[in-house]
Amino acid sequence: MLLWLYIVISGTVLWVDFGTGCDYSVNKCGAWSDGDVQIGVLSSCFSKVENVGYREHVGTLVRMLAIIHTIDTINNSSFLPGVRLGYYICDTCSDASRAIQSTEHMLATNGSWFGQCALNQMPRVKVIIGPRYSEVALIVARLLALYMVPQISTSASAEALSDRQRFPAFLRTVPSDIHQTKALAKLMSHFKWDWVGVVYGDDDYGQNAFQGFVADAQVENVCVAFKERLPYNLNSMDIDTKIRELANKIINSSAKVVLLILKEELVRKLFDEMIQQNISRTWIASDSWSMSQETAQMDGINQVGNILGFSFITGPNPGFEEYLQDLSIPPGAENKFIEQYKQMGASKDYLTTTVNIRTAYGERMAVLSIAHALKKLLKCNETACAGDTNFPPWMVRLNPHISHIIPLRYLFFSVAFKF
Ligand SMILES: *[C@@H]1O[C@H](CO)[C@@H](O)[C@H](O)[C@H]1NC(C)=O
Ligand SMILES: *[C@@H]1O[C@H](CO)[C@@H](O)[C@H](O)[C@H]1NC(C)=O
Ligand SMILES: *[C@@H]1O[C@H](CO)[C@@H](O)[C@H](O)[C@H]1NC(C)=O
Ligand SMILES: *[C@@H]1O[C@H](CO)[C@@H](O)[C@H](O)[C@H]1NC(C)=O
Ligand SMILES: *[C@@H]1O[C@H](CO)[C@@H](O)[C@H](O)[C@H]1NC(C)=O
Ligand SMILES: CC(=O)N[C@H]1CO[C@H](CO)[C@@H](O)[C@@H]1O
Repeated sequence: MLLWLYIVISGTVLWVDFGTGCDYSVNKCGAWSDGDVQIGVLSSCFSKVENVGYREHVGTLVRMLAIIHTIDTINNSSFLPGVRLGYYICDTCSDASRAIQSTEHMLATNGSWFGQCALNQMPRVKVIIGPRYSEVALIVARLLALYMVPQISTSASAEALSDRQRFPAFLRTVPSDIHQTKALAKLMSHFKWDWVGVVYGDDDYGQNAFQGFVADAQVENVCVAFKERLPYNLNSMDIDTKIRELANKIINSSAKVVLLILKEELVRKLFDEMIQQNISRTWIASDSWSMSQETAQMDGINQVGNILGFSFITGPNPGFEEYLQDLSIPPGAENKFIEQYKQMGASKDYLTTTVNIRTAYGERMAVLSIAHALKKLLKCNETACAGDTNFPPWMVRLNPHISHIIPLRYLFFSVAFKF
């Protein structure tokens, strides 16, 4: 496997504070643009972090904007002549119930719920991109499987989602976790780290990845020195106590290598504690935070020790940087996320410097694969599309090999960089 070097450029982190960012009634579905074929997006733009109010998760904002930008680019080309792609983006706040509600809302036809043996109903939304977290993606995938509405997630990596019987309409642009946990165990064995601590989140993603890792670690003769589970819900009352207890456990343990299978917000909370106590370890990152620029840019991050992890291969997104530097809402479209972002008064290149924009490659791939499927379905040639855009969602046949587009690669990422 290739060894990629990713040098983290440190800088200051500008927290984005939206005050009432997760105001569901306003932002439930915060962006849309009309089109002949609508793409639904279940975003998780706002993630709640206790004590700090609401912080915008800029990485997710950028991923969402990558979807809009790719749709605009396709519209502004002759790829689907005469057919305009639209989008409908709902903020699920990483919450499964919200995600179901938003999905129902997207698939409602004529104001009424889609359901009732309605394989042939024709909602305007034909395909859904998202949600981000496996925990939520699993639930939405169950619902969409009923009606065979195609779904593509760009980050949900839970192994269970590979089951074609249970989730026939689900695809993703990232590989399943089974590859990741194997790679993590091999990495540890390679460096002869055979005594490691593991911290994981109390959700489907964390638990499955943890179990997978334990099995793979056994094969590689890597022993688990301690394991600790953190609550999935960031609003959990005792999260700070839990983090402090965890910090003590890490400090007291003889294991100098700790694998963190956590959401990036929790990783930052833990690192805050480590930085405060001036403790350094070797940290192994799961894909959920391995590319987190916000974490890499934390004040004092150089004190926590080396961080290594895996991430997914990324690629260029032509024109996206320019788009982010000059965000605008085209006539006829609505976008509360961009409006709120603009109210912040961030500098022109805030997004491009805060987020590694190549991480939004999966979003571009997801939209392109939808466009390819539509080109085929609508029988488009260079000048026209002969097909009718009023079709039931199950007719969209995405290429199942999309999941191989972005293979897993070694990404060596170290903040305290010494050679
Ligand atoms: C659309 O395409 C034209 C020609 O390729 C280009 O000049 C224009 O800037 C594009 N507009 C947008 C909104 O991308
Ligand atoms: C929507 O509802 C109206 C009135 O209830 C009905 O006339 C119309 O045919 C419905 N349209 C579709 C697409 O079902
Ligand atoms: C860690 O060690 C300290 C002092 O040795 C002790 O007070 C504390 O209870 C230990 N914490 C854990 C979580 O074992
Ligand atoms: C942190 O720990 C390192 C090494 O253990 C030590 O050199 C450094 O002085 C400590 N820094 C602070 C602020 O305590
Ligand atoms: C493209 O398709 C349209 C409608 O199906 C047809 O009228 C036209 O001749 C086709 N053009 C080319 C170049 O094949
Ligand atoms: C054909 C069409 O509707 N093209 C539009 C697609 O979206 C871009 C950006 O919003 C517009 O500039 C195009 O006019």
